Amino acid sequence: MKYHSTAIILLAGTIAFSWMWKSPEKIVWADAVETPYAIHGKLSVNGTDLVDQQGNLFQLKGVSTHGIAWFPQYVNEGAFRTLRDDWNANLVRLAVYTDESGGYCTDGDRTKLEETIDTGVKAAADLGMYVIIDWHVLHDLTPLKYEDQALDFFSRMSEKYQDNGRVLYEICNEPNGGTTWAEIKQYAEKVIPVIREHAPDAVILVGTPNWSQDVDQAAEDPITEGGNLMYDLHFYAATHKDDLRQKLVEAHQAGTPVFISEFSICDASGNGSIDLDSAQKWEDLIQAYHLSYAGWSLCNKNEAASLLKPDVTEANGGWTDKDLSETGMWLKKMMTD
Ligand code: IDC
Repeated sequence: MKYHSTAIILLAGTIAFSWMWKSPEKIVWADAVETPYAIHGKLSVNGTDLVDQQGNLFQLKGVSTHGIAWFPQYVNEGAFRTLRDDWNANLVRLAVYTDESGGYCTDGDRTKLEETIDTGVKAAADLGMYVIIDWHVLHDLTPLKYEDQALDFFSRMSEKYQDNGRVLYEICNEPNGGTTWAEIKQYAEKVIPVIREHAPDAVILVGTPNWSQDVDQAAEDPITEGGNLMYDLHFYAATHKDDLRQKLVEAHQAGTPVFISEFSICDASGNGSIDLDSAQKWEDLIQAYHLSYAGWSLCNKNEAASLLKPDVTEANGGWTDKDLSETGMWLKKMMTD
């Protein structure tokens, strides 16, 4: 009898051990501890606000990658961990350029781009961080140009990540070149239902005309179907000042949920000089309205918006303040203050 129970215990132990060994993600999943996602869970939109699963006001804050076709090396768990633990970030935005050389809809390697997205989503999930999959419309001017590809992309992404409550979908970064809000709406009203088939309540971000500045147009004529929608406002503090801040104020007062999914403190080229005075005014507004934001961009490219200094080649995190550019230091301070 004694031998029987010992054998049973040994057998049970062996089975449990081999299960743990084969499925480490089931037992060391970081959501089991106090990560942003473990605490706040699935997000939703309530009026102008992003709220957490308890219905409390919640602010996503973090960084955007540069184009993941060109800087895939920063999409890894070490980098994201440093952002979470040292910068107090709970968000990473994965920028998938659609046009341009290396873009998803031009000559880019789609398999590799989707693998990089997957690496980023998994790293964020392991760390209990939120992650935006950003369809980075820019030189294509209008999201209608690659609408078919967008429908296919978002259908597959939302199916793949349907059980992952940390994923937000940004369906067009910055329509420009005269693209109207009516055209963006037409596009959004096709893409949103496709995402909703698999992710009925994920937060979806919609770009606005004029490089995601004209939130006033979205405020006047919001998208009514789909729920949990927010509208992008992007700024570069040395270029965009009181006029754009006023648009934000008015859109907010009109009840429009605004998300700052990209910004920097230099000029709109991503380079040039930094305007600390304008940056401070933007920060004050962001904090006053509890807006969510992602700073452009996590890389060491030799331009003012890059968060790392050009000579810093480490891509797996562990950066100290001396590795950060002036923009990087500013953003880190904003997030940790
Ligand atoms: C810029 C990058 C730059 C890259 C360029 C490609 O910083 O290295 O060569 O894109 O076109 C945006 C865009 C964002 C831009 C950024 C700075 O969303 O893609 O990145 N910016 O110009 N909107 C306003 C500014």
